[in-house]
Amino acid sequence: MSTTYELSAEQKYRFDLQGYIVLEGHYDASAIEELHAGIDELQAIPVEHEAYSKLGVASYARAAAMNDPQHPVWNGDHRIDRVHPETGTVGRVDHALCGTDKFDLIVRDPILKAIHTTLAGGDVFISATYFIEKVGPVKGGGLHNGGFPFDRDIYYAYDHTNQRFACSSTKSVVILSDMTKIESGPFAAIPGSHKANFACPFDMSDASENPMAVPVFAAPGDVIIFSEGMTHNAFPVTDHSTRRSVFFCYMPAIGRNNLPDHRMSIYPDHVLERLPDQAELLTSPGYI
Ligand SMILES: O=C(O)CCC(=O)C(=O)O
Repeated sequence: MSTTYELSAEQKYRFDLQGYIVLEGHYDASAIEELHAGIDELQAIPVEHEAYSKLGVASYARAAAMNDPQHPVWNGDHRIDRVHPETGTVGRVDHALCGTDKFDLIVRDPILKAIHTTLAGGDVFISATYFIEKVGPVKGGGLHNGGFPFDRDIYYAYDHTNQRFACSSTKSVVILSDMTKIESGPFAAIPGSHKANFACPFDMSDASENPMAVPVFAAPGDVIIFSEGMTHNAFPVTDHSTRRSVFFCYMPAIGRNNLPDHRMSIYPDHVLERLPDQAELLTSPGYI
């Protein structure tokens, strides 16, 4: 396992206990500008099945839309929280790396790579890349995940024998808008819920109605790193702000990392050709 950045004792304690940490001011103004430009680029791709399939980007409706050229999203029928109320641009595009090179700075970020490698307890690959844009006022979205019921693909774990984290899925949320106030719909978390042994008995449809959910206030350039096993989503945006963030998910690169011929990519060739030096983050063993 190669790491260039060591989590501090405080960060490890917080992540273990809460299920998330915040890297304050991780990205500077020029990186924030580049990431905004990436979202603009993704939003400029015609929301057409053919255009998306050719590039390799995916609709927020994922397989349901990508497998069905007649799916309503291709005719402009979008979820209220996934479309700009005035311009009609989409508020989320998945497999974002296939539609812009402006998120490459996150792929190439050695600190995020080291942190997610540490949290997985071994090498990782990037399993999801997308942005979310919400234009207020708009709902927060349903709280999801948690320690119970156990999900074998999305869990938090610590390996006591080897004294290392062993999480199956961790995410970086790169904050691009001011989410330092409750009105602007900050990320929502139920701290500690990645270790829950019970289903949450409170309202999961709206963080503002759930007494266990807390806002994770963050400013542009901050990165929230969380276990996908922690119950999360966002608080409603109650003002008229536009809220943007970029999500990268990292999962253990299963199998032996010294078998490069076994590694395959979930990304099309044009992404691998653009990022040849980052192939290990973009490929995963197809079989061992
Ligand atoms: O919009 C947010 O901040 C949270 C979104 C979320 O819960 C997710 O992408 O899993």
